[in-house]
Parts: sequence; C-alpha cells; structure tokens
Amino acid sequence: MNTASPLKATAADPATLDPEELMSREEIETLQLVRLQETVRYAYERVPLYTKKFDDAGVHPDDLKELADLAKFPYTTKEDLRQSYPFGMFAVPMEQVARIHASSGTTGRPTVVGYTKGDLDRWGTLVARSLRASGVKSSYKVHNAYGYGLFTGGLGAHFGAEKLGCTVIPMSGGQTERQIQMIQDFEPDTILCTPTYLLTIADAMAKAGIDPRSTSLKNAVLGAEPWTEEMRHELEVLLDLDACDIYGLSEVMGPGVAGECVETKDGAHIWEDHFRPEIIDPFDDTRVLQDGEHGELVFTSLTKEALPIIRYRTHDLTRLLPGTARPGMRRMGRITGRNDDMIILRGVNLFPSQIEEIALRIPALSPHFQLEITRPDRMDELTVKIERRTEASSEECIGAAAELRSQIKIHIGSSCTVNVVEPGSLARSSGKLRRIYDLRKKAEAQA
Ligand code: DLL
Repeated sequence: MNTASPLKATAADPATLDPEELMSREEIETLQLVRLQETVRYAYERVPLYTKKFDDAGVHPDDLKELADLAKFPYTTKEDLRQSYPFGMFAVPMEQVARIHASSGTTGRPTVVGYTKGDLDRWGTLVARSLRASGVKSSYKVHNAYGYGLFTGGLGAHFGAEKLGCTVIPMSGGQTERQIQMIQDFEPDTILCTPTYLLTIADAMAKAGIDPRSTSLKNAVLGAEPWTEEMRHELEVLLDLDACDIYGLSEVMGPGVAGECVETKDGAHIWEDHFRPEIIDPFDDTRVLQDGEHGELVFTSLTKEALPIIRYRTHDLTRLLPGTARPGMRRMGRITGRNDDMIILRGVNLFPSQIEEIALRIPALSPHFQLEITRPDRMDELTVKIERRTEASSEECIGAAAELRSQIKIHIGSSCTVNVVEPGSLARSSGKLRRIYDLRKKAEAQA
C-alpha cells in the first residue's frame, strides 16, 4: 500500500459493487469473447472504414474464434478518425446519437466521438464504478474541476458522480480563487481534476493564507495527464487526502476506462467487461506483448454503439498487471508517457514523468517544472526549469540543481542544464499541463 497518511477514504462496500466487478478472470474472458465477436461484426457491418480495413487485411468477423484472434485484425488510429471527420465512423444514424464530444488535438482536425443514450448510460456506470473504487461514497459532495465542454473530462465525471448518487458541484477548470472559495463554503468531500491543477489549487490556497490540509476534502480522483507515485505522495501530504488515478481517452469513451481502488492504490483496474486491452510493441506492431511487458496500450471497445472502436492505438506506454482488489480485471501500470511525448535527446529517450520522479525526491525542488529543448549548435540541449520550494535557501538550490543534473545523468543518461527558478514563475495549468517546450522547430522555422 502506498499512503502518505492514514486512509481518509475507505474501500467500497462489496455489496455496492457491480456484479461484473466480482467476476473471476475466467468469467470476464468468457464475457469478453462474446462481446468481442459481436462488436467486430457490428463494426464490420455498419462502418464502411472497418469493412474496407478488414477486407484489405483479409480478415472477417468469422475469424474471431478466441480472444487471441483479435491480433489478426487491423489497428485503428487517430488518423482514421481525422480522415472520417466529423461523423464518418459513427455506426448509428445521427438521430440515435445523443451526445458529441471532441478532443482538441494539437495538430490538424479534432477527433470527434459520439454516444447513444445507451453509451452515455454505460459511461456513467463506469465513471461511477471508478469513483466508488477510489473511495467516493454516494453521500459525498463532489467538486468537479475537470473542464466542461467538448472535452470528455467535465461531463463524463459529472454524470458518473451523479449516477453514484453524489451531490455534484459543476465547477469546470480555471478561476482558481473561485474554486477555493467554493471548496471552503460548500465543503466538498471529493475533488476531481488533473493532478497538476490540484497542485495549482493547493499553491493558491497557501498563498491566500489557507492551510490546504485544513479543507473538508477527503479524497481526489485525478487523471487526464501522466503523474507519478512521487506526485501522489506530494499531493496527499500537501492536502491531507487520498489521491487515486482515473484513466481514459475520448476515442475509447472518456474518463472511466480504468479506475484505481483506494484500498490498494496500486494502479487503475481496466473495466474489462467493456474494453479489451492489449499491449503491443510500438516499433513492431505485429507483436502483441505478454502481460507485464512494457509497450503501447491498445483498446477494443466491447459494448459501444455509436462509435465501436477496434484495436485503437492509444500511444500511451504502460504494461498490464494482474488484478488485485478486483481479481477478474487486469490493472495498468502508471502511464510513463506517450510515444509522441517522448523526447529523444542525442539518442536517449526521455519522458517528463521520469524528471518528475527524480525531482520530487530532492527536498529543495517543487513539482513545478518544464522542459525546454533547444538546438544552439546542431546539438540538442535540454534545460530543466524548476521552481524551488518557498522555504529553500539559495545555497540549497545550488546543491539541488547539481543533484538533479547528476541524477538525470545517472538514471536517464542525458546531460542537461538545470535552472532553479522562483516559486510561481512557471506556467500553471487548469487542465492538462504542458511540460515540454520544443524550441528547435521554432528556431528552424525562423532560420
Ligand atoms: O483525458 C479523459 C479523461 C478525463 C481521463 C478526465 C481522466 C480524467 P483525452 O483528452 O482524449 O481524454 O486524453 C486522453 O490523456 O491517451 C493519456 O495520454 C492521457 N491520460 C488520461 N488519463 C490519464 C492518466 C481524457 N490517468 C489521453 N494517466 C490519454 C496518464 C492519462 N495519462
């Protein structure tokens, strides 16, 4: 168990769990096979892109006789969704689509996703299941600071919390002073937001003279961006609450694809009655890896109606682990990063989460950092800008910078420059935080 403080939130009462949460591994796999066969046929018959993809690959829904046969089917990518913009991959007529969301996408067109009423109902059930696993009770007031709008975080978390029976405070992201005021006045038990936004809120509280440990909050269910065990510890100590992980992505559903149990805090259980996960070798996608091996997470939906998704490449890097608190469902390890977020610095692969892990072990350094990559003389250079903790002296900061530089060299293998900057000087997030500033492209464009 990994707790920074005695548990404030407690495990869900087994009597309140969904029947599927109590299934054995064998029962889950039996259910998966039936649902997988149905989904693959449904997608093939209703979505022209899947008909073409399967035909081109020479596979047919009849070829899916056991779970391992899924590997014969082609992948779906973000590009497929972009090419089908906006509604080309929907499997039902528009009058059956009850809700649309879209992910912003840093480049090009957004990816658009749709939900039938049944999809929304199942989504609510899975978010409710995730929140319950993380220690949220039906009697709780839930402060929801995920962004409302096209992003799936706000509304997805909202309906899940309502479905669980909670009182929901629909704050959305931003307006940090107002968030603090509402936390003080409404006295919520749970907060839902990104881990970096919770950090922003806690910092703003401290600045306003409010002890972040003194609030009514008992737990936080955090996701939408990578975070580490070190960050969990930081947040739990800073705010005196239990912090659990929630994972998801819009193309597969939204938040609630996987959720972490508060009694074990050992990674999110994937709700395998609705999604079949695989881990593949990102560099050789013909290889499906074994449980425990690190690679790229791939999902197939098992119950989605408006947008069934077959072998969707998430680009998220992790591994599958056996179930613990829910033995029938596998867990996912922490996401170490995304393939497309990986910095390749003079041949060494590096993720922001690795820096977070190392930096948070150095007492004078705060969790507020950003990575700048430049190319002054044909050679890539990495600068880690990181805020000092308020109480750290300048001498401690000099030592901390040297320590961080040397730990990065030892553990990751890259040389870099470390600039310890003043508290509050780096950008804060109210949602997903941008950690990487790649200034090479900008310099090239100007050349
Ligand atoms: O971020 C859905 C979500 C909302 C999840 C609220 C959890 C809470 P997208 O905007 O489509 O959807 O972004 C999905 O965010 O592929 C991961 O790279 C990252 N991500 C989401 N949850 C986690 C997490 C929402 N718990 C992308 N840990 C995913 C690490 C996460 N990364």
